[in-house]
Amino acid sequence: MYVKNTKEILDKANANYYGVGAFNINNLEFLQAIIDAAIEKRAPVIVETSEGAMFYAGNGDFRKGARVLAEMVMEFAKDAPIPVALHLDHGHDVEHVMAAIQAGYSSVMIDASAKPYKENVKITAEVVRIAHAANISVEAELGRLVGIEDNVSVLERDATLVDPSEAKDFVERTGVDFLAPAIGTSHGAFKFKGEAKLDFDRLKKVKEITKMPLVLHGASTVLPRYVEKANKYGAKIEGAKGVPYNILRESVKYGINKINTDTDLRVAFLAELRKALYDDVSQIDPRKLFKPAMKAIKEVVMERIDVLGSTGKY
Ligand code: TD4
Ligand code: CA
Ligand code: ZN
Repeated sequence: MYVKNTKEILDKANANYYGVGAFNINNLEFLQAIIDAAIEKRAPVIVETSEGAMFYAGNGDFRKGARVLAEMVMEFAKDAPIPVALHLDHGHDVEHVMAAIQAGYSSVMIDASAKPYKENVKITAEVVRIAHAANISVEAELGRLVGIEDNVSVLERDATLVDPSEAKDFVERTGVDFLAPAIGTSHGAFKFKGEAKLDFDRLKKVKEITKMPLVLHGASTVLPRYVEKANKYGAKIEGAKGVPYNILRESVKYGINKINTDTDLRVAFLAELRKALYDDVSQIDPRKLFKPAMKAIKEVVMERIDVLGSTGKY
């Protein structure tokens, strides 16, 4: 079923200490694979779209894109026996956030985390006022998404990662429903130069202070088996590194409830698409080439649902 407000899914996850996967889509193929996986795992799932996805789906018109994506998600959620929510990921522009709200999204993220703290508070509070009037929930981010490198100084860390002492003030002033604390992850396939490592002390403090559902961005594991397969069939991806499963499990244990994944789906899709193109050079039907790529996404999503602990929590 389509969930009108993402809060329903995440409050339950928060109360019962498990994580829910939030997976990015831009098109029909990724959506179908994600929903199939969640149904098979009997798990709640959050589908999310970036601002870029709205422009892509609308062929340059983000309002149209928001409507196209929302229609598509609602149509597949309608007869799925699991809760499916639709979330706007990293809304930087209030116009884009408004388009998502008007299209019927279940929640929005307003990401003013690159702005000075006071401005982040002001913009976030304004979005919360509008979103709550429409009965949907809001995610915001504190700190910036950068990998922790072992040699980074304490001063540098303080400048980029979440400041837990800000969290209470931020939540009170803005009324946000979910918080994404920056604890050392980053977007993409190259998250760590050395060993993967997150700042769990900051995470524990933020959870203790806010007690609200928390979000982990840049959570892709960057599975070596798919990177290797992509490279075998012509890709050149070197030095890729993500967040291993044991660190994801630990993050959930310390209070993360929403886990954002895009890169893992992209890599799995492309590895299998490359293989299909190589294996079947006379194939001219894209649907046949997409099939194994969609199956790879489904497998990745199912595996992550198990890791996060939301299997059977529908
Ligand atoms: O928020 N995300 C997903 C970011 C999606 C970016 O989309 P555009 O290219 O359209 O801007 C995450 O936190 C997931 O991060 P990861 O890279 O680890 O999957
Ligand atoms: Ca940010
Ligand atoms: Zn993110």
